[in-house]
Amino acid sequence: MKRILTYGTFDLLHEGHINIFKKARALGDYLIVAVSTDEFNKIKGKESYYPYEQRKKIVESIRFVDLVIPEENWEQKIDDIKTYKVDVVVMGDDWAGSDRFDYLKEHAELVFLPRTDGISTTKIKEDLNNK
Ligand code: C2G
Repeated sequence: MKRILTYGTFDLLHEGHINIFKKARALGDYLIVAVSTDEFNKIKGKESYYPYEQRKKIVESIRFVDLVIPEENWEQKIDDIKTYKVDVVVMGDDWAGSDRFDYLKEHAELVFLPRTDGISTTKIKEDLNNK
């Protein structure tokens, strides 16, 4: 049982998020998604449209996702890897080389997947505001 873990805010869910779930899940047998809490979003300098409980419910409903856990801080990743017996941590390649992830290679395989072009939560908000 190869267990995959990915992290994110996953607000205003879009194709880019679905692509990463689908590709991450295809790398193993079980996908855990750590969804950023509203409090952690503040630390990340992000404000989501949907509060955590709704983002959790939406991500849990996706067939590629087996478990959703809260992402509450930058420091929990090694514990997450140990607690959930994670083999591979997957992120979009905007995180490749980041010191937020590089140190994890001592604890799990790290895979960075190409981001989906042309879509982001920020773009959705901007496009809607410009209507
Ligand atoms: N993503 C993607 N393609 C896009 C948009 C996002 O592949 N067009 C990926 C990102 O690379 C990330 C995931 O989808 O791996 C979630 O993106 P966000 O919700 O923006 O999450 P982020 O703010 O990057 O949070 O501790 C890590 C952070 O919680 C990651």
